[in-house]
Amino acid sequence: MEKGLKIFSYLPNPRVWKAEIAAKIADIPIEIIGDKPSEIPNWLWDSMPKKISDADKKKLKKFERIGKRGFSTALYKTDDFIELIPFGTVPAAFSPDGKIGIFESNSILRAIARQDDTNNLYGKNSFEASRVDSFLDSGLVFSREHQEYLFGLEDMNEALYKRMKSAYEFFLNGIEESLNHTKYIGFNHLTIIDISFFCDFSQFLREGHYEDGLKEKGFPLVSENFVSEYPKTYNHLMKLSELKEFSSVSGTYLDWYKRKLQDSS
Ligand SMILES: N[C@@H](CCC(=O)N[C@@H](CS)C(=O)NCC(=O)O)C(=O)O
Repeated sequence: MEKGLKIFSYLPNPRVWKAEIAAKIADIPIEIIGDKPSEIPNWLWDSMPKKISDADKKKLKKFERIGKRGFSTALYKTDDFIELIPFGTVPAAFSPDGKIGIFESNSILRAIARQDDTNNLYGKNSFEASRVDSFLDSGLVFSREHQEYLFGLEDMNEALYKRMKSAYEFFLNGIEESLNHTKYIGFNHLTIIDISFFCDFSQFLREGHYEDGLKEKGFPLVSENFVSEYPKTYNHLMKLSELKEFSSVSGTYLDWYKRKLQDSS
């Protein structure tokens, strides 16, 4: 079977980094196709994605669908795209022959790890793989909560904030506890748990860009005391951010956060 994966998404997107980092570690070829979020309505969402003009859009009217999660404008998703990616989300990945659709960034990440025979990114046996899945499932619950929270940052309310705070505490307590026992999350070697955690948590930290607006409404940052309350998790995040396979993909995304911590210390 041919190795590799094609991924379509808006870019940059920490959810896409997951597969990118794993592909770097495992040396699996991946093709990433996409554009900045504001341009993604001008793309045909398909296993062969392409940029479309206003004239194309008139011809493609039958594929017009209003965004449901994160996008509120018209998006052009082909029937083939919806057959392969039934929830209609990006990142959307496709097997090299374009016949199999893979969605949910953690599953796209797993699709890379399953093609790796040397790095044990998905654990060393089926039980370890299931333990990896346990962490990835918990991570998805956290990231779904933070997705809604980030969508609501400009108009925060008590209920949304409380949900986020409780999801954050529950998730980070588990990660911190696990780091009391092992060098990486859940294991003594790097797995896709660390990759998924790094990407999702970096995205969640974007709440920091809205600190002033949140404060005005009486909400401190959920991650305000991250460093003192979850020191092992914080150190782990920083350690991962320095690995070349991570830093070469995430670029300067976390630099503002590191600067903010320096300024406040
Ligand atoms: N949990 C999913 C989240 C994917 C998701 O919700 N993507 C949104 C953009 S943030 C999307 O594609 N929305 C399409 C729409 O609005 O129709 C993952 O990790 O891949």
